[in-house]
Amino acid sequence: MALERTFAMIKPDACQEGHIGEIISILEKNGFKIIHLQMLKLTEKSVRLFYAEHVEKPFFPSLLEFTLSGKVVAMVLEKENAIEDLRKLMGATDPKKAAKGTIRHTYGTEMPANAIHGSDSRESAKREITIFFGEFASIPSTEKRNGKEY
Ligand code: IDP
Ligand code: MG
Repeated sequence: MALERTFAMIKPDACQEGHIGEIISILEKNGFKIIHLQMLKLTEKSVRLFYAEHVEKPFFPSLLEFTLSGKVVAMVLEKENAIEDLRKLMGATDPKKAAKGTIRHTYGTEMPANAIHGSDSRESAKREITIFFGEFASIPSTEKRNGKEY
């Protein structure tokens, strides 16, 4: 299986509660390499762009307020099967329904406060990585060229 990149974001609840280090440690212990990392405070405009698919949903006002409530840690992560594996490690969207041992079960409280975001598909990963880190950041660090690995 080829290396893959995904986008992850430690959300304001986990940042404020002092869980950044623990969550990054879980990611690293599960084989994810941190390729890019930035701590920042989002703006309303950036939240609307990032969560474009949810802007019309009834929960969007609470998601917007929550996402603006503090700093986030945005990351590009790399490993084989990164997108699917991160979603599994995060657990279900609702922390109350997330399986024991998942990041959202351990650090999330009540929606929208579920500690971490992870891209849900290749298309989303590319879009989200490009928003935060630019288009080149979504390309895995090794590639095959004329049958040779670079
Ligand atoms: P995901 O983060 O597991 O991909 P999405 O359905 O894409 O879940 O929703 C994006 C984020 O919006 C969730 O992570 C959560 O923070 C918030 N959210 C989703 N559904 C609800 C809801 O019913 N009430 C409040 N917040 C919600
Ligand atoms: Mg989603």
